[in-house]
Amino acid sequence: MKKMIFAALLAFVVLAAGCTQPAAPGGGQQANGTVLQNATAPTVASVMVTGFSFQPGSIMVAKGGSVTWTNQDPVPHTITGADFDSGNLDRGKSYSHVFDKAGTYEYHCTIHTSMKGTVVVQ
Ligand SMILES: [Cu+2]
Repeated sequence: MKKMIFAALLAFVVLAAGCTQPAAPGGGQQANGTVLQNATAPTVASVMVTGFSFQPGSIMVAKGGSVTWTNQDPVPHTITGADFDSGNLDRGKSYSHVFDKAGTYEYHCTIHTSMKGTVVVQ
């Protein structure tokens, strides 16, 4: 009897291991953040500004929640969206913004315009 339970457990472990997500095909594009499902969005989220990029480039936060960006680069960056702007954010400095309405918010750095990010508010 014990052997059967062990076998069942083993089968479960093997099945569970088989379910780990494979690498996203096609370069891991996230369909513009539109299909992020109903996962519970956190009320607080953070983005690192590092290596002239926003990490992660797309982040989810609950309606009324805040996102905090921290600049880890040795040069200033800005966090600039349609209705929010950090101004020049020096190394080590943080900027937070509260998102009161659901939607997808694109933002960028005005100094380095190739730096772009997205906040998805649920
Ligand atoms: Cu920048």
